[in-house]
Amino acid sequence: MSRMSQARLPHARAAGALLAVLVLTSACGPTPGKSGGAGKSASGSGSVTVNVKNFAFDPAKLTVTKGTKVTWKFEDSATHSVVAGDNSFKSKDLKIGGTYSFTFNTPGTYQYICGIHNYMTATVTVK
Ligand SMILES: [Cu+2]
Repeated sequence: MSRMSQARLPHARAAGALLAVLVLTSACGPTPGKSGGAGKSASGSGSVTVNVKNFAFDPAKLTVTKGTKVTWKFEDSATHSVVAGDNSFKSKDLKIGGTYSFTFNTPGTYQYICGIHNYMTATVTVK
């Protein structure tokens, strides 16, 4: 019995040490200018890519200038699609390796979903 608890102790300590390292690392905080837009929203012009992965659009909130071509890159093993709420753009069902592009020429806010998983929602705002 006591052998078991002794065997567990070093493991628990190692996990605690690892946690401390992780906390220390994140305590350093984000480096300004190095973020690269890994958050939930992004903006851009010319040509912008939205990744479709893990049953989500990334970025889910995208702001572009008019005339921007947005390309959705399908990187999920599951099949997804891009369907605008107002049907102004619509892809076919695509899976990993597939791409779909649409050029936004009219300012406005475009909500879209995955035609297969309607809980996958995102927006493109065109300025
Ligand atoms: Cu989907």
